[in-house]
Order: sequence, then structure tokens, then C-alpha cells
Amino acid sequence: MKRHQFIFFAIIALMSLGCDKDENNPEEPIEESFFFEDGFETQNDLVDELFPSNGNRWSTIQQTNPTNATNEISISNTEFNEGQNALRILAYQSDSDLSKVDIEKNGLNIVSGDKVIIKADFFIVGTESIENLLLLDLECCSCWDPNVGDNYGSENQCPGVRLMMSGGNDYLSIERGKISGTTIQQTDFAFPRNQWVTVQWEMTMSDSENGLNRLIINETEVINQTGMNMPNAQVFADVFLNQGIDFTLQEPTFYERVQIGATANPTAGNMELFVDDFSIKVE
Ligand SMILES: [Ca+2]
Repeated sequence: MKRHQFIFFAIIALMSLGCDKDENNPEEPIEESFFFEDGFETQNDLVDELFPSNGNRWSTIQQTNPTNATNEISISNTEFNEGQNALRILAYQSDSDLSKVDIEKNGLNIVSGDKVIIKADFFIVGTESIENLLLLDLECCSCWDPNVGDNYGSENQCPGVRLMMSGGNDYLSIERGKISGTTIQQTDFAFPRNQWVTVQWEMTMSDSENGLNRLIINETEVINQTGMNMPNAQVFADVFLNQGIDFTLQEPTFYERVQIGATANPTAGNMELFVDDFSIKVE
């Protein structure tokens, strides 16, 4: 009996030790993942409601107005695809200033190797050409070399990847100019207008050709290509060296913010669009 009791307590003790070890084991890998979603729902149709003081919704508005017009960002309760509200954007055409108005979520930490899935619904009003309109930016401002400063245009100081209308008018594509890459172009699927359109952008992040880039519009895959989608330190050093400038990409390099709306409107006209049901998942 005593031996049985001893064995019983020994097993209990071992199990307890086992549990303690699991709970406190610093070697255990931590699965870090991030998820943010926002359907622009409000109580009183006020854009201020998207910026609660606890920071759990959006971070800021980015707005650059052309000389003689003021861009608009507001909550719509007449055009929406989810709930009862969507974000309404009106970006007037650019003049000497590049017109933009969009909403930003910052505090992200997207690094090489991460898998990122961004989803959003867009409703773009009108049928005129929207060539070069930018809708969604993923950016790292902290990776810019502070010693190089702002002599190269504030536009370029936040390297990143963007979704841009391209290919002659309205073919949504993945633009990589700010990381010295070419546009990953598609001209198979014109962006539907005056209706809600679901866009899904999936990436496996990499500063080499191993990156993966997928774009799905209304459940149709329009891009599925490998390629760089993060700033590469050597590429930046080489590009700037051509102008006689030492450029050191800052480490760690990570995308810290996402912007959605008319992140730039270089089109010939005024752009009105709506955004709904945004989400970003990082794993
Ligand atoms: Ca909504």
C-alpha cells in the first residue's frame, strides 16, 4: 500500500513539475499574430468616432489638398456594404500639390517572413479614367536614413508597396516604385465601377525575390507572382550611391502603417469613393 501511495504521489509530483515547466519555459516559441478590422460603423455618422482615445480603431487622417479645393473624408449612411456605414472619400484633382485623403492605422510591425492578408471593399464612383489612382499603401517611414533627410521629396521618404490603378486605366496592380521595384501589373480584370468590389491582397513579405504577391478582386485571382515586397538595404544603397549619396536602410526594417482611401489622386478628375469592411491580418 505504502509503495502504491508513494508511486501515486510521485506521479502527481511529476505531473505538477511538467505543468510548471510548460508554463514557464522561455524556449517555447511565441506565435505572434496581429488582426485589425473596421467596418466604419458609428453611432452618429461622425468621422471622429473612428479615433477613440483608447486607440483601438484608426490612428490618423492623411490629407493633402490641392490649392483651391478641400478634400473630404466622412461617414456615409447611404452607401455601404456592411452594417450601416462606410467611409466616404472625395479627393479633388491634383495641381502643384498631389491630392490625397485617406485613413491610416499605424503601430504595425510587419517584417520579412510575415504573411499579410489585407481585405477591403471599394465603391468607386464614375466611369472616367482612374489611371494611377492609389488606394492602399503599406509603408515604413522609420526605415528611411535620417542622415539623408528630405531632399528627395517627402513622397519617397516612406518606402513601401501600394495598390494602384494601372495598365492604361483601371487595372488594379501592385506598385513597388518606392522600393525601387517594377509594378506587378495585370490587365485581365478591369475594376468594376459604381458598385461594391472586394479586394484581397496577400503577401509573404521578403526583401528578395522570394516574396509572394497575390491580388484577388471579387474572388478572381488577378495576380500571383513572386517578387520583392519589402525594402532591400543593398538596393537602396546602390540606388542612392548612383547619386553620390550614402544611404543606410534602418534596421530593423518593418512596415509600420497602412493607409486606405485616395492615398494619392494623380488622375485628371475628382475622385469620389467609398471604403468598407477593412481588415489586416499578420501572421
Ligand atoms: Ca460598414
